[in-house]
Amino acid sequence: MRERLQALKEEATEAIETVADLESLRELKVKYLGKKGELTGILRGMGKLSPEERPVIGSLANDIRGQLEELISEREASFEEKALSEKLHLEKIDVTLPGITHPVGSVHPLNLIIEQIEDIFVGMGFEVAEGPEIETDYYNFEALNFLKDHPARDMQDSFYFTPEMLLRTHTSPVQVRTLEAKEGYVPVRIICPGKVYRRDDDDATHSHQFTQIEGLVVDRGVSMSELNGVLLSFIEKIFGEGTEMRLRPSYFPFTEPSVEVDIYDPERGWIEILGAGMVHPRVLEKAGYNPERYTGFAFGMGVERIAMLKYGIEDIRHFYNNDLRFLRQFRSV
Ligand code: 2NL
Repeated sequence: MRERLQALKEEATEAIETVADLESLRELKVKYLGKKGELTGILRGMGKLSPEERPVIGSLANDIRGQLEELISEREASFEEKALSEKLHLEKIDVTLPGITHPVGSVHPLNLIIEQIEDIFVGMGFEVAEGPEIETDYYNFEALNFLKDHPARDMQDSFYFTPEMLLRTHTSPVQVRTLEAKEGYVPVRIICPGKVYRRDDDDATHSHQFTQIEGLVVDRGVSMSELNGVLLSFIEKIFGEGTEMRLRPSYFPFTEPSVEVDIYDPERGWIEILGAGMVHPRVLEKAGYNPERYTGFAFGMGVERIAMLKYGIEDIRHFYNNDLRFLRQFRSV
């Protein structure tokens, strides 16, 4: 019995010392020291021992149990310590690492100007209207009193999908659509911002795609002097109080009379910034408004041009290249 206990001790000690992980260690504990374990098994046979031998073997077995238990808890502690230090290592946080920054964008200068212009006109009672960029010949030209052989209608000057469908060359078709939708009711006071397309070679001052804002007022008794007042208010708000404005006679198929509007810049003199005029009676009539009863004025401006003058931008292509060095300059505007 003594030899069996000694052999068990040696076998168990060897196994416990070389065990690879905590789980296997716990299995060994059950195997050697558990209720159905080997040590218990040996002790069950003690009944066959003489009364003199019994306490000696009993005490030896208890010593062995104690030693094995101690060895097991040492190993347990060392596995736990190892596991903890691995966990700590894995969860290590380097608080000196640079943080992850989430870059904050800024409003595009064109949208910035569109918002400013919209705010100014909304302050004067206008509503903002939008419409499709792909238009029919009717809304883009015919309803606006362009003659069949007008050069803008040429395939060379506009982007056509079919002879009837094209990319709009101005936002006027949105205004015609708004007039039609209002079915002869007044007042009409709208501005229409949006992208427009013309077949141009791109350079510092031309782009085949640009942004336009047009305005339209139709009511009883709308006059040229109201146009003058609305445009002067707008110009003073966007370019500063006291900015001088002048009107020059011009021509558009859809207005009569038509004017070109200039502002005075101390460094460059008179600069053209928009076109305007009294809505042509034929345009009112086609859209369902009796030109004997109602009159209207309209105007149109290139947003890029306004932004270029306001911020001193010398090349229209800056608006489309998305160079962050350009765009970031408008962060605080
Ligand atoms: C320019 C000139 C203009 C209009 C646009 C318009 C619209 C309707 C009726 C009459 Cl529905 N006119 N729009 C009027 C005058 C000038 O734009 O130089 N744009 C960049």
